[in-house]
Amino acid sequence: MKKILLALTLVFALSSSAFAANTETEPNDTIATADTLEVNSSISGKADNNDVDIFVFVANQTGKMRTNLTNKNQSVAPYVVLASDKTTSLAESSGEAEFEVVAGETYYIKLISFGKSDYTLSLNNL
Ligand SMILES: [Ca+2]
Ligand SMILES: [Ca+2]
Repeated sequence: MKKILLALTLVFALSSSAFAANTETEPNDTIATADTLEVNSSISGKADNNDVDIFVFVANQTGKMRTNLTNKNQSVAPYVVLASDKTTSLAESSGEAEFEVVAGETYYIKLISFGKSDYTLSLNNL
């Protein structure tokens, strides 16, 4: 009986953390409050005029990575800026962007919009 209870608890913990990891958590408008984005995963969120969404990730290998912004409102076209710090832009795009990373380094993805839009942002190794 004890084993069954433990198994049920584990399943619940796994499913609730997987759900949380796939949706942005406001506030995330600054580097200090950035949402963590796992490599080779995607996250969904909502953008707006006065809303900036910042995601942080650590490169798992040296080489090329790609971000892709989908499910967005085409008329407001949110775009992403990839940065290795607060000022250096590595790539900017309202769709797909490819950029070089170094294993173990921290990077930021800043999403900016000029209107309301749902979006899905994916991050993958190439
Ligand atoms: Ca948001
Ligand atoms: Ca935000």
